[in-house]
Amino acid sequence: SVEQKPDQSTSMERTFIAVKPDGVQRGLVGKIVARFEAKGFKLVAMKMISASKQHLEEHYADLSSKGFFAGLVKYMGSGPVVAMVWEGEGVVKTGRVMLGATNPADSQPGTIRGDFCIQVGRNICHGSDSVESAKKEINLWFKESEISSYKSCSESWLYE
Ligand code: IDP
Ligand code: MG
Repeated sequence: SVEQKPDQSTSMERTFIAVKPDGVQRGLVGKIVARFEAKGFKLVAMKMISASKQHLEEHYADLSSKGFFAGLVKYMGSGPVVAMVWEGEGVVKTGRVMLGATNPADSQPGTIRGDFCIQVGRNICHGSDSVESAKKEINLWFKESEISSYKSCSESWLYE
């Protein structure tokens, strides 16, 4: 009989993950990237960028009514960020779990925020909160030509 393989194109997702300026300054880029690599997710895009105020206001448009909005945009523009796109089954939801709760005071130990930061206004990393916002954010931060499509050599050891 012919071996039946699930169509992975349907369950494969992409998420936008960023190391914020404090994460870059504190030398945590490698540790954050390492966690996603070790998990088995596939890095398909990465760049360092000093984002403009306008770009960050668009990125956080949903939060524009919040009292912390101006401070948030200033914080995010206070230095370069490392912007990434990671791919894998369930990577949007699992990526959020790996980052931990928005407020590091509530983030479990073992999560990135739980292990490496203290305050909500300096929580070192960003991750898309849904497949829909991931698409928007990837579009905002990357050109199509900056995203790589390739087969990972470990694919058949990560997915059955
Ligand atoms: P998320 O980053 O976990 O998705 P959001 O609610 O989307 O959390 O908020 C975006 C970012 O805004 C947070 O990661 C954090 O940097 C900042 N932020 C959220 N709430 C507060 C707050 O109460 N004070 C200061 N900054 C905040
Ligand atoms: Mg959010």
